[in-house]
Amino acid sequence: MIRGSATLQTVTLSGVTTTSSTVLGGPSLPQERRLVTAVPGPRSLEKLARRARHVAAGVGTTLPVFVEAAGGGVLVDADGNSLIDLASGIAVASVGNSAPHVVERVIEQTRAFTHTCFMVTPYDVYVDVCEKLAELTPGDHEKRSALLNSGAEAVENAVKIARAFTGRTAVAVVDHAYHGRTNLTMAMTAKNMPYKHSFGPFAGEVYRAPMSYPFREPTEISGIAAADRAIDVLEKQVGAGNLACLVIEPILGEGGFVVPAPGFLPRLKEWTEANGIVFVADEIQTGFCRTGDWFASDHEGVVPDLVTTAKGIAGGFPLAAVTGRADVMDAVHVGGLGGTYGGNPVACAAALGSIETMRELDLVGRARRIGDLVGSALRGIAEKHPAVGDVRGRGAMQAVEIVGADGHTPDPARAGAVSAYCHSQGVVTLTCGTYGNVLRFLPPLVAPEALLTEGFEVVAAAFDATA
Ligand code: PLZ
Repeated sequence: MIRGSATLQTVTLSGVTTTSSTVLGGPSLPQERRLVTAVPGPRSLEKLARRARHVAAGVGTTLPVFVEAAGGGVLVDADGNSLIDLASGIAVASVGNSAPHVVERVIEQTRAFTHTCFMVTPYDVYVDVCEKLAELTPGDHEKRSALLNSGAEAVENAVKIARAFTGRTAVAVVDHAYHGRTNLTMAMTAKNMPYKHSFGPFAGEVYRAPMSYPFREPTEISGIAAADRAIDVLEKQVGAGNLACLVIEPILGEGGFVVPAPGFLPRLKEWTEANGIVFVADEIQTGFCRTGDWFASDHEGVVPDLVTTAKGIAGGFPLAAVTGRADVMDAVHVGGLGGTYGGNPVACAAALGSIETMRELDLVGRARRIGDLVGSALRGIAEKHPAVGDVRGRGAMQAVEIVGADGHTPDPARAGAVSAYCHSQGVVTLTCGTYGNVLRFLPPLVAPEALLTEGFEVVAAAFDATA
């Protein structure tokens, strides 16, 4: 079979022979941008019509091409277009789609067994993942982990654990935060549209403090002063003694790739420590090499009490975790944490394959290199286009904030137009931000440099074309 091209494959399963159109993905797919139709092409459009008949309208689509194979830095669609992936399925496919170690371990695990429920009869791969999490997350203290299915579920469990440990109920979050779409995590998420609108009432006891957002501060303010501003709000409006935890993304994800001023996170950590508040780093988007460290907290030497992870952990399989201080994690009564599928053996095997890939290919180093490459491409665009108000990010998590002629007013229409141009030219880009005016870039960490260079040439052309 030719990899990367559509072929007819004959499969015999249980005596039944079927012929299907199959495309194999993985890193051996040709690493090229190749457009053979408009984007979306006729086949994707047909499938889109079928989607509309069967899939709930509330489930959105950023780029309506149907993917048939992916690997390295490309997605191949139903029309045979090969698109440059600058999204990684929202920071998930960091090791690339169908990464060989992930595929091997998943096949091996699937052949052995697919589910027992860890709470019924345990198995090694779950414990292996917890052992790796203890090794890789910040701090060398004794740790424990619990495995879940999704990022939101991990955040919910971190709150449960912090409440059980402290005997307190209040939860502090920051402006522009994103923590998920379940009832508690919607309450913790800042942005109304599309995440919260019409879905209330929300969980109580969630309090929001101001974030350090250097580009949007009315006057320059240091990280420490911004932390003190947040602390003041929490002390006056909630009371430190009522807070079970502070949950914060070290770099905001959906909220706009906001990198807090240096000193902000360490100061908050110091304050939580002094007041018996559990510091929870939500590293669901920033974790697992994305920012050029294993975890974004590492950058400023912050050691969280608890860390939530998901996304990049398992090469595309649904797995999430809460990892942290043994005394905090073990404060919960036996049977208080769990779920039918949490730490599913196939997802755990995928995580072990992903971590193996990250180490073998030094994806921490690759993320830093991508940060240099993407950062300089974006600064080049900013020099030419005043609409780029800010270039920010760390490692392979980079963004530009798009503004109007005053250099300040958010311009979501321009951000959308740039993104739409990229899509039409076969480059998968995402927007984000409270104002919807941030273009964010999250390429797979295994994407070849030449492909990324070409991707950002298209992004530059998109700014020219929409000026
Ligand atoms: N915490 C920091 O980034 C997920 C959301 C996409 P789940 N971000 C992508 C969308 O529109 O639903 C995320 C995150 C941070 C928590 C979550 C939630 O993770 O796995 O989507 O539940």
